[in-house]
Amino acid sequence: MGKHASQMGAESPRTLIVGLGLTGLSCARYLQERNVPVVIIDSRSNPPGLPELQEEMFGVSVVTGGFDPRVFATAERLVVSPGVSILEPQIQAASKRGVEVLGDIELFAREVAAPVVAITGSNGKSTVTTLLGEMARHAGKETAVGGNIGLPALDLLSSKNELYILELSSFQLETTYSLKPKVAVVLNVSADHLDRYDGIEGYSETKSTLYKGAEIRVFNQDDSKVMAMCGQPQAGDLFFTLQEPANSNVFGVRLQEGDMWLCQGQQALLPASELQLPGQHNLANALAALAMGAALELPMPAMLETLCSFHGLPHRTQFIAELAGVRWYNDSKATNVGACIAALEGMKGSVNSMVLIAGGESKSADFSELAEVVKQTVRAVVLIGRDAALIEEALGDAVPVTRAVDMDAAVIYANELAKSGDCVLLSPACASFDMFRGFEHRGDCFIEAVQRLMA
Ligand code: UMA
Ligand code: ADP
Repeated sequence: MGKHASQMGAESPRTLIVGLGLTGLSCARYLQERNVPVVIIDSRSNPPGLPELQEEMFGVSVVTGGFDPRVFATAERLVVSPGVSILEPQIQAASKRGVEVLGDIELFAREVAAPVVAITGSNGKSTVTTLLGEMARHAGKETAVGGNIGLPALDLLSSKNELYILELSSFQLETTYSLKPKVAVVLNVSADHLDRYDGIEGYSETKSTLYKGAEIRVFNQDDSKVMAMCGQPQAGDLFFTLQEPANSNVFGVRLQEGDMWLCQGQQALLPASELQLPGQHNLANALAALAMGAALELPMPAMLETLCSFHGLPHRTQFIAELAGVRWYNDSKATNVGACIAALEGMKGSVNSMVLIAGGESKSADFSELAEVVKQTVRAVVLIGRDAALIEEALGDAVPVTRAVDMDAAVIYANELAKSGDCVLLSPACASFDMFRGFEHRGDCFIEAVQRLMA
């Protein structure tokens, strides 16, 4: 573990934690335990971490309701939460004064003693992070799983852990400099968070920093933006693809006597039909997890057993029910266009056609690519949410579009539009905060509406 607490406190710079959500709270906990004096600031008047902070810690000063420049002026170091942009004027000004700006993952990287697996990408992060975590635990390794998935990395630190598996967002990577992952993967890159980035290039560049300093790099051969991050090949690089794998460094699929098999190079590992996860996109997630597990030298039988029993996470192409030959799927976690496209393409092979329920807060996304896929895979679209008009305009006359005022109405319309052999897929391609507390709440409302339909 790191330095002795009193020693660290004595030499540590005056630290301002920016943001008091899950991350800010974990940073405050971590620094207080090491006797580092902290001040916390949050632009919200009632930040969500405040009650817990007051319960757990005594005498920490918290400034809320705005970013007061006087508070920033006294700081020698800023620990910035991922929900706050580093382009925030007070942070930029401090940085220009030479103040160190870092995030929770940087603090974690400086402290951690066991190997770290780092997983980023636009979509599939939580699924792959959880799946690999289950594989490692099934193989008998004391494994901590967290990061952007919802458990702050600093809260995981313990000398008992033999392995850390972290889901990392581009926001976290912006303030991380010295992480040296044992294994790193950027699963895929498609447009997201364009309200925080100038364009997909800046967003993609931030994701690519994950490979810097990584011991074993895993690449998605089917994603040109990820492959562009490869640069000079490195010994030990591994790959995954939904094509036939060329050699044993590649995990892919191959048709064998009429069945699709997951393979490592020439070696057949498991028939794809054994996977519980629906859709082609999840086949890619399974192959990514296998490649990373192989990099960690996890035993193959344990990994394959986990693949056969892992049902996936709620709200990710989650099967809900079948009614009159129509299968209903909740993919509420599809908060960007790329995720929705992957879900539509992933599911199309197993159904006649689909009714898509989409819409919400668009995060400045471009929906023209979605229109192309919708035309090929979908019977009808039902739109909800603030930016429904924007999506309707992009879809043009690709397929019939119906607008619904809420989730209940959307489910009723979808039920009328779907035919036996179809599926209804809630895959919004948007954030949920215009109508719901978050993607979980949106998915739960969908499930309840479907259950009412069945009653
Ligand atoms: N905020 C303010 N003022 C502040 C601080 C925050 O208005 O001073 C607002 C921002 O609009 C922000 C929200 O509060 O969107 C939450 O920000 P936060 O930094 O306090 O968030 P945490 O509670 O610390 O949660 C963060 C991640 N959230 C974000 O990156 C927005 C969580 O990922 C993550 O699980 C958690 O740290 C633990 O690591 C969530 C997420 O939506 C699931 N991530 C994005 C994604 O997956 O697309 C990146
Ligand atoms: P993340 O943590 O990156 O948001 P999740 O595993 O929670 O990823 O999946 C979110 C959504 O992304 C799913 O609901 C699905 O629509 C889509 N998705 C999952 N895996 C992939 C993949 N490999 N490629 C593209 N989209 C995917």
